[in-house]
Amino acid sequence: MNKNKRYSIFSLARNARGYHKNWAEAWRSPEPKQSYDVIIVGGGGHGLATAHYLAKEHGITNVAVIEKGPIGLGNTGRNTTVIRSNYLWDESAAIYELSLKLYEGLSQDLNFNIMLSQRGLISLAHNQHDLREVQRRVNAIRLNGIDSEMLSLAKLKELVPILNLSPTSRYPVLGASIQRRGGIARHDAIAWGLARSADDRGVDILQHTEVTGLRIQGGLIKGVETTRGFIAAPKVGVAVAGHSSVFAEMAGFRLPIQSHPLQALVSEPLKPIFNTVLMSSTVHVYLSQSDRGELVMGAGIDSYNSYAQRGSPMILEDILAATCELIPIFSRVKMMRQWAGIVDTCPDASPIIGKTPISGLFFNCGWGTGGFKAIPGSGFVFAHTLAQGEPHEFAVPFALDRFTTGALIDEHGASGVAH
Ligand code: FAD
Ligand code: PYC
Repeated sequence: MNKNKRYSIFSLARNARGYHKNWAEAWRSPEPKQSYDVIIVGGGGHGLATAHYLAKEHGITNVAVIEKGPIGLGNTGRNTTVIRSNYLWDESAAIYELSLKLYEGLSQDLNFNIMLSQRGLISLAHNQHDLREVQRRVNAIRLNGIDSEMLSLAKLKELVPILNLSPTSRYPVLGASIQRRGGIARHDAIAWGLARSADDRGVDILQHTEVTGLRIQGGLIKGVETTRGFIAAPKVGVAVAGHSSVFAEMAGFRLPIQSHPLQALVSEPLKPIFNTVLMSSTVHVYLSQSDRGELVMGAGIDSYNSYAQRGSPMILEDILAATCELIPIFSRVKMMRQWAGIVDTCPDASPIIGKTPISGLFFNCGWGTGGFKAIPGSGFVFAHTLAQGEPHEFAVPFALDRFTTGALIDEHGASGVAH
């Protein structure tokens, strides 16, 4: 046997301890250039998708993605991976459905398995008001050509036999809707696949490089100050989620954004028992079972502002109480770990995409508790916005000026996660 191909127990152990010496890197670790055509701040899904589409759709490859840590370890690697496009308003439907369609082809596009599992997303109704609201949303969603349907209790029982449908429970389930194309995907695979694709096309991914300031002269962006020195660019796109207000302050304006912890937790692995994504905004929990068998659970934000990636025990208690109420057999399952990310919430629960008061400086933020599903769509429209210097048509309604014109896009009800 070729000596180099022989994998001894010792080499496996060495690799398991993190040496990985002879493995090809999926993306380079280049030295920063002095200048780029476009700098993207933030190596989460949104920043990486923007770089991917800048290179792929617009041929703009002299691009740096600047990330203060390793890529994908912000909210992109901390979220519960729910993907869907069942939003109420036309403006949201356009961008979230674009995103879902891009997700449906993303494994092929990136040649990287993102493990998209379109197992259906069910939203429960627990009272007459819920039922009317769910029905109204199904109608609105279908009018936009997006799949959505009501589920009878019998159908619900068939799809989720372990769901508590007792009429005597505290908040009895009266009905539900389903988006069958909704589901989950593997979050870190999305960051890695996008990074590899952008890097292949020539984008520099600068990890462990913190942006500490924005250089602005005469109202124009000139570049960014970083822990590895000044890097020049005529266009800078900021996609830093929970740190968006910090960057707005650097640029001298304010954003209507609040940063909050959002928690999630996973259980010990179980055999496959639960093959859908379930959401209840009344008892307030959402849950799915990952391909590793863990139950993945979450609910609303912690109510206080914070930049620390941790939350308080009360939310966890609520999540678990709601889980046991909906699926009593889960009361015997042990929880394995818990974490939080910092989400950037807007007053209307919709994102901000586009220009800022500084020429050449663009922001993509405010995705709050729901931006994982938006990664490819947001990257696609933000890449267009950066390439053209003008917002993509789907980004126009999400401009910052809606907070002065009053043309808000209120998607609180669609989020399924209170904030
Ligand atoms: P991030 O992934 O946070 O990336 C921003 C990056 O900017 C970070 O990597 C950060 O290190 C970097 N950065 C910050 N400051 C600097 C600096 N000074 N210099 C350089 N880099 C900097 N959405 C859904 O659609 N479905 C869900 O099921 C879902 N569940 C969620 C569950 C939890 C617990 C959380 C926290 C979020 C959830 N979300 C969900 C929301 C979703 O995760 C986010 O909206 C999305 O990941 C945001 O992606 P991003 O690329 O904008 O941000
Ligand atoms: O936006 O669908 C969503 C979501 C689920 C969990 C957190 N956000």
